[in-house]
Parts: sequence; C-alpha cells; structure tokens
Amino acid sequence: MEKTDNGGLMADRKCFLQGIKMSISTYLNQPQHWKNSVLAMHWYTVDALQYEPEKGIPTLRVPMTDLGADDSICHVWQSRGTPISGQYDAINYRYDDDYLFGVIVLPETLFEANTDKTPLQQAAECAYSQIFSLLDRLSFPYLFRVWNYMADINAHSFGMERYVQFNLGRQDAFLAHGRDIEGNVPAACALGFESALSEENSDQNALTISFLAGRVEAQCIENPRQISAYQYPQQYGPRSPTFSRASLVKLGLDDVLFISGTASIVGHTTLHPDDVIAQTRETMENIKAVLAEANRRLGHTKFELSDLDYTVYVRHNDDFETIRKELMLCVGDGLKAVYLQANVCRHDLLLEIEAIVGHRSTYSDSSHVDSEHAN
Ligand code: 3EB
Repeated sequence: MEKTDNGGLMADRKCFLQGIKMSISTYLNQPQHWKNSVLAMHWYTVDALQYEPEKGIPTLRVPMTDLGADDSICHVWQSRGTPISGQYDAINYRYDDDYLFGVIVLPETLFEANTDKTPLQQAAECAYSQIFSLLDRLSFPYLFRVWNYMADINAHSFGMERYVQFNLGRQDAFLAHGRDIEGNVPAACALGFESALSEENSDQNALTISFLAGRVEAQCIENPRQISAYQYPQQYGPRSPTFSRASLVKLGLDDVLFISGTASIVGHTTLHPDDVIAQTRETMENIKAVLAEANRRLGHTKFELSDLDYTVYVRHNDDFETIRKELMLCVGDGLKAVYLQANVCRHDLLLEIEAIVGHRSTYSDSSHVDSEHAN
C-alpha cells in the first residue's frame, strides 16, 4: 500500500473548537490572516477593558487575574472556514457553516428595580432572551456552552443573593422561549469578579456572557455523583440553575467535550467547606465521573484526564499553589491549566474547575476503512 502513516495530516488533528490559550500579547502579535480566522476570544485580565477588542471579533473581557502567569490570558477559538461577523441587539457574533459564537455585555444600570424583578435578574433575562432570538434568526438552534460572568456574585441585594437573582432571570428566558429547562440544557459556568467601585468604571460591572451554538444537537451529560443542577432543591433559590454537567459535540471529524464549571458538590451539598485540598480532590472526582460518562458515549476515542485543558477559578489567591500541586498529583506532568482569581457561586466553594477537550479523527482511521473496501 502506498498509504502509510499520515504524518503530514497529524498536524491537523487539533480540533479548532477546543480553542487555544495564549497570552494576550502573543495574540496581538499574530499575523492578520491568522486573526481573520478567529471566531471569538475570551480575555481574562485585571485591566480587561484597557485592550480594545478586535473589530468584528466577539471578545469577552472580564477583570480576572491570571494567578499562574505575569501576563493576561486569552482563549481563542478559530474557524476552519471564513467566518461572518454581525451585531444583533447587544450581541456581537461571528459564525461559520457549523458554529456560532457570541458575546453580550449588559450593564445592570440599564435596568431599574421594580416590584417584581431586580436589575441583575432583568439583565440575565434580557441577555438570554437576545441569545435565543439570535439563535432562531440565524438557525443555530442548539446552545452548547455558555460562560456567565457577573460582579459580586455572592453579594446580597433586594433580599436575595445575586447568583439567585441571575438564576431567576436565566430560567425565565428559557421558559419564555419555549426551551427545555431540564435535560437538554447547555453546559455552563457562572463566576463573579470584584465590582469596580468608581462611577466611571461602572461599565466593568456589566453582566458578561459568551456562548457557543451549533446546528447539530449536542449530547448533554450529567454526573452520577451529583444531583442535576436543574433539579437542585429550593434551598439554593426558587429557580434552579439551568445547565448540564457537560455537553458533547460531535460534528464531522470533531468530537468536543465541554465540561461545565465543576466544584466540590456531591448530591447537592458542598463538601469540605474549609478544606481546599479536599475540595480540589472532590472536584477532580466529579470531573472524572463526568469524563467517564462522556467516554461511554464516545465509542472508540476516549479522553483522558491529561488530555483536558483546564480553567481553574480560585477564590483566594493564597490557595493557588496548593490547588496547583493537588492538580499536578491528580493529572500528572501533562497538566494544562490556567488559574484565575474569581468568586465561585456558593460562598463555601473555594474553587471551580471547567475543562475542554477536543479531538479530530485521524485520517488514518478513514484510510483504514478505505483499504478494507479496496481489498
Ligand atoms: C454547581 O455545581 C457549581 O449556574 O451556570 C457550576 C456551573 C455552577 C455552572 C451555572 C453554576 C453554574 O452548582 C456552580
């Protein structure tokens, strides 16, 4: 057989939908033709707003410190095709044949508290409502993954924790648009950053959401160690959080797994409230359980812990080294992780970990099939 190993094609095994993390300065130094292929970016930096976003590229900017590096971090998703940009209401979006990415920023100051709804609740409802309208309009019906960032997530106002207010608005929008609020719901995370106190910086306090949608249904994955978040009991708020533990996207040669923000929760209860090492281990047990569920559905290609690209949200800066050491022990030297200082949505959670892993089938798999037919 002429066909041997497809060394040349192995370079293409990278699955674009997994994204790449790099420093913002590395991104800024990329050639224009490369930047043109970018679908969307997340910028995590203390001075998130000091950088002008690239025109036409949805760019999520949140003020979070990268604890593991001097520079700020940027997560970049590219397109294999020629993406098209647009704006709809407050959403900046960009899409190709397969995927749509969008970023929406809504300052809470746009909304007035009324007897029914707090400003954050209205902002969440409005943001998700705009997202669903856009998905309908552009025919990307399936929401795969959502990243939710808001100021002071654990603070209380109007007699309710702000995360609880967010959950009310989010679920109302799902219901209003006839979307499922259980089972078939996106993977997600919800994190807080410190609000900027000065008036002139109050824009930084905006509810900031990024989302990825597609045209094929993703498989929603739950964790057998945990009660589904959409079935949490009322003690965590009148409306449950609308997200699944992971979503598995299979499209063409790509298999991509988005693992939601994962914490030291078993059943619905926070475990080890004051023990950061135990919380890290418990969180990784949850990630292993979600990964095992995903691998059962994947067939021949399995993902391993060391394949995952992690983002670790750390509540207290001082815990960073401890958490990193624990993760190294659990995952091994191949650990790929970015550590961000952030507030996690339950006050007793010291960390939350999300992960992405993608795989693009090798050409050799299909050449194997071809040669069988050829013989
Ligand atoms: C948890 O398991 C931790 O509200 O979208 C993780 C991922 C968490 C997503 C969300 C919240 C969310 O409940 C918190």
